[in-house]
Amino acid sequence: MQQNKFYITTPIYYVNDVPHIGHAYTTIAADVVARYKRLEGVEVFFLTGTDEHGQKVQQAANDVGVSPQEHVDKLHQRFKELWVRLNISNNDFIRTTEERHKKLVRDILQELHSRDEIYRDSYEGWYCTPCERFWTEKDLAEGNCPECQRKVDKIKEHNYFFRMGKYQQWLIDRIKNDPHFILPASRKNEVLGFLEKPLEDLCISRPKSRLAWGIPLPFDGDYVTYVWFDALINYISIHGSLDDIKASGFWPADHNMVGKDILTTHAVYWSTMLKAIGLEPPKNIFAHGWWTVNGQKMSKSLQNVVEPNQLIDQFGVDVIRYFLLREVPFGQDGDFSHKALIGRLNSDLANNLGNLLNRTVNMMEKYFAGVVPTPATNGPEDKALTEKSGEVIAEVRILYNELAYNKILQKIWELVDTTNQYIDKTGPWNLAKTDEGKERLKTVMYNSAESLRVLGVLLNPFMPQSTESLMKQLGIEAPIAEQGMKSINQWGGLKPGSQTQKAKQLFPRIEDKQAAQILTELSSPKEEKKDNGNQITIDEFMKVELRTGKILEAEKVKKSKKLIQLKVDIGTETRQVLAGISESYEPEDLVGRTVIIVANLKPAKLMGIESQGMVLAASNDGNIILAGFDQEPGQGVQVR
Ligand code: ME8
Repeated sequence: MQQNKFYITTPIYYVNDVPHIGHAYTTIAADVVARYKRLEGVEVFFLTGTDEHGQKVQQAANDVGVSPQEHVDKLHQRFKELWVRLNISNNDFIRTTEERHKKLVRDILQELHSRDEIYRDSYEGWYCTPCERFWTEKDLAEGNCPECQRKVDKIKEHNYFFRMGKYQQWLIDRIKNDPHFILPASRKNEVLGFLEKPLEDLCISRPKSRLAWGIPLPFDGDYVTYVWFDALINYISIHGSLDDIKASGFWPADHNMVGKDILTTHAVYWSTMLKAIGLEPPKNIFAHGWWTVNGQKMSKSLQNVVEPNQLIDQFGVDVIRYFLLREVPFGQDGDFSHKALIGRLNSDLANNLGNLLNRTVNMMEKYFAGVVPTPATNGPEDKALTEKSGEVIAEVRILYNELAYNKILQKIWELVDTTNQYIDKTGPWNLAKTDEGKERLKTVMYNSAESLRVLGVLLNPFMPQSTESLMKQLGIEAPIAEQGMKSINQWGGLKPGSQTQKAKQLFPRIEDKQAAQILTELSSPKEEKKDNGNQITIDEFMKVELRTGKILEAEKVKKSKKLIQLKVDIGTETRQVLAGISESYEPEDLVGRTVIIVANLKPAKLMGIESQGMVLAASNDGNIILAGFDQEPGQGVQVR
């Protein structure tokens, strides 16, 4: 029996990151399955969102002189906007700073604490601030954090712990007994390898004195929740209370889809948390592989981050969606190159699929004035084509269970190729020459168009925009979502008499000269500037009023580790400005210094104090250096 509810999630991405093709990859992959299931008539819930608490957010907000909440309210939009551009059909977008999420986190903490699943203990260990993780002595890599290689601090403090260790054997059995639970199989073995060592309890709190930006523990206000314990709960907080979740029919999730980097947190932390809460683990955690760019890890410092907005502008959204899922088997690592993308666009999309559509619609116009004819005959070639279509549909349905996107697309392309060959073999241009041939031509043209209709439905989850346009060209107005997979269960759904409509090519070929130009542009240093859809015009820049100012007074803001309150003379007036620089500067060293102020920034309150501007500074791994001048420019002078 067909399951009638389906729940799929992506990781919730760190709100600080600029979204790149890695984030787009997971989200597109989840979107394709969600769209496919909807076409099968299943009720789908597809969730994505942003992870908004923790040290890095607090630090970044401080650096720009705004509150963490203001910071995340602004930054999460970049993900939302990209998902709209990429035609992501998520049903909801969860942010961990929303009350609906925080409430469930608090309820779960309270419940686990009251059941002694969470306990207080003293702890001594090495702490990596950027990664927000504790390490034991033996975990360290030459004295540094084994994950980011940065320096760690020895910390001794009281904290709260979740009794994760006691679920070790249960988890091992669960993984071994359910081959579908963790996929691909190679990743499952990695998790089992990890579980060969004793599983320790999980520290789920951070003292507020060190990190304030988190969900306070309901049973001890001096602590906030560890960001991973908070974040993982997003997958269920969307459905309400624990009772609501059980009643929703959307738990356990069908797929928690993640990248391989965060498999352990999901397979181990998340599964044991759910066990303690009394919920089933997800039916499947799928950890896909990692994209590199020309063999290198994507990173801002290497200036090689592939920015999806730029790709969409250049190639169109469906080309990106197709390429990412066709190029690399889901689960394996892949290397991104613009050249490979252009290659796929030209061969698979322009030459094979695009050409099939063009020639079919052109011949339909030429021989039948664009009116789809009634098929008249049924020969062996026709039978072979319809059988191929049936076989492809059946196999695609099976391959979705394995999330084998590249195989699904390969299979669908078998139908593209078979249809092109069908046209070549039957030769409509010859059939049109004789009366007998013209009868046969009706069937050939009908079948070619019908095959394209089947392709339109099958490809819709991958290329939602182009397939709607393909359908319109065939004279079908109803959206594919309404037609569903059931519309291709039988051959012959295309109505004779439909009026085809010639339109511009779906996937124009990129000729060699143009390709060379695109590649040069994309690989030149300009890329970084064009990058992330963030360019501004000179007029926009000029809106920012930068002025020199002399610091008259400076004092630390009580209860804040970072903020210093300044009085700054900007020539025309004295401004009160808060700056997150106290870890790098003493107040007395600041008085008399000339700084650069953003003078037309809307005033904002930080810790109850109004800040009437912002001081410019460089921030390098938490080390703040104020921007200044090599000669004294005087107060209130414009900076450009
Ligand atoms: O880890 N190749 O968020 P994150 C493939 N907030 N996928 C990539 C990728 C790449 N180069 N780079 C990123 C977090 N991804 C946590 C998750 S969930 C409760 C909390 C994708 O912003 C991939 O899905 O670092 C990876 O797992 C995820 O982005 C990490 O996103």
